[in-house]
Amino acid sequence: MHRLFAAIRPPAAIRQHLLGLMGGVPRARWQDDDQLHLTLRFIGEVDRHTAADVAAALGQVRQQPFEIMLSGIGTFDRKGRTDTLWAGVAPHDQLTLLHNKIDQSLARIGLAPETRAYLPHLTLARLGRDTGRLDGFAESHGGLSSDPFTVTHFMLFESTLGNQGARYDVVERYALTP
Ligand code: 2AM
Repeated sequence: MHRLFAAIRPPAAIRQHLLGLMGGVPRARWQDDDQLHLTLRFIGEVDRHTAADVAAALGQVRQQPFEIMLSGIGTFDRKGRTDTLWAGVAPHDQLTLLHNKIDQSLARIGLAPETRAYLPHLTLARLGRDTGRLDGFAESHGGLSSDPFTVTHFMLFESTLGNQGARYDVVERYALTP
């Protein structure tokens, strides 16, 4: 089986900016450079044939390049605890449009539509029960922002879960064209 998702890779300068923020939260598992991405649509586990269909379906998505920037930080609370620390991005409209187009292209090959609300974010760290408090980090970086950057591509990634966290490999790259 293949665990897939569609995502954007921020440019190197933006990734450097994010890597530079990381620290100050005891026992947080910070993402490394290779792991930094902005998910457009989580697809999940599919077989080899469906994976090929997904790769082809994403090639049908048409959208113009657009600009976004980093904006703020946030957390996800799942199963009663805070498990993800992320950087926000703004604005959301073109990202949501692209998410919806991807969702529709996947519906055409028979994948169930996304039921969860799409909340664009870049995961910075995974947090465990023993992770220290985020207050200091929030105070220093709550007002996070970056220069705008242009999204010119999105990618299909395969995720492999391992002891050192997830490894994300690019399966295919798709250009956004004017
Ligand atoms: P996260 O960073 O907030 O956990 C690969 O797993 C990517 O898909 C991650 O960026 C993850 O978001 C995202 N994702 C979205 N929905 C998911 C789900 N139901 N299970 C796992 N990852 C999901």
